[in-house]
Amino acid sequence: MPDPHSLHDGCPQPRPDWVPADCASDSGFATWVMQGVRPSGASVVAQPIRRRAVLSTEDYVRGVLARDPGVIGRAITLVESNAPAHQRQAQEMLTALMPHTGKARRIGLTGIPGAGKSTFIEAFGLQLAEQGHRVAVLAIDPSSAVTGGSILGDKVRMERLGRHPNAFIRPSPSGGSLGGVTRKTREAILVCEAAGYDVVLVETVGVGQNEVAVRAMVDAFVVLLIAGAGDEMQGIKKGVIELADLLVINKADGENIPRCKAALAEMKRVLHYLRHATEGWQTTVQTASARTGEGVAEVWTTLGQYFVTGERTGSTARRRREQAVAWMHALIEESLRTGFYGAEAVKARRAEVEQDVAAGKLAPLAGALALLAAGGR
Ligand SMILES: Nc1nc2c(ncn2[C@@H]2O[C@H](COP(=O)(O)OP(=O)(O)OP(=O)(O)O)[C@@H](O)[C@H]2O)c(=O)[nH]1
Ligand SMILES: [Mg+2]
Repeated sequence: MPDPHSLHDGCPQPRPDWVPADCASDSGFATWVMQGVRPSGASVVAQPIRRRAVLSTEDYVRGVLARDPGVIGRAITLVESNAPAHQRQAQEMLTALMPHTGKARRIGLTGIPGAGKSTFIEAFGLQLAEQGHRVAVLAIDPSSAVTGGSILGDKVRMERLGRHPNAFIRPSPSGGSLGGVTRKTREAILVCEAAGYDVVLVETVGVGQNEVAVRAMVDAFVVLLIAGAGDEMQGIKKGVIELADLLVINKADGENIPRCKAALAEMKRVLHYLRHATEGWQTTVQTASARTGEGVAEVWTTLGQYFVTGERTGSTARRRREQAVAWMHALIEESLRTGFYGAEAVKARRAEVEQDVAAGKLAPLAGALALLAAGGR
């Protein structure tokens, strides 16, 4: 135990006013009034907001702009909520955050299951975080509720990135349609940008429509491929390659290197015949190993060239304008659809009209007109 007297640097001790007047000496009482401790820094550190149960819209906005990781996570939870009250608050928050958004490089990344997306993002993200970039990783995977296993795997594969102070990782919002997940991720991008993340990576499993949805919300799109297994052409049939600005043949390490080199040559040849995703940019292909880190820095170099080109030609800004307008229309359509099918009169007649159309008793157009009329249109 330190001697409490010594803590006073030899200054005369204040005598508490509750000390009995007949107490003769200063050492006759056991409690000392200690001097308050002032913070040494010039700025006073604000109380963390995150512990509070309910945050006001202002709390959210302040916390996100102050880059408080707890509040950023909760702000994304807010935009992911389906509760009408939360959605209203989320829109208020986003409106306030809007002036602080738009400054990040938005990069989409896809690849078939097992292509190495998580491992690649860990390696790539760590390199950027080490260079001082602030990296946010968001995932789009409408089926993630079903494939819970891969989320568990991601926790391990992106463990180091997840712990890096410059990184923020958010798994896919669970459940819901692709449309719903898409909206939530778009809004999460805005939250991350307002929180000062300058690189936002949106990851998706290349299994169908997800890639198109991600392409529609990012500036640059990277497709991770793997060589071997006689499947160099993966994704070409589905048109995924045509969405890409950069193809990366991953797992170019060890015995796999010759196969990757062959795939590289093949893909370069194929790219001559394909439509490019971005005006003024020739889609490129390169090899990398997420495991050894070889070629990972070069992916960032290529993306740097891509963004310089995008600024010179105006293609990035143009794409963002088009994306914003398309998103607005998508929101209108979604709202009209849910409003229409949610109307009581439509719900009451729907099954009967569907049956009649299915049975050929009613032409589809007549059925549509009947339901539209029921819905007041
Ligand atoms: N040799 C080698 N193996 C790799 C490399 N990158 C990933 N892997 C391995 O490939 C397997 C799948 O990697 P993940 O990063 O989980 O792949 P993913 O694309 O995220 O997979 P899903 O999340 O299931 O879609 C793991 O066993 C990795 O260790 C690489 O560059 N080289
Ligand atoms: Mg993964």
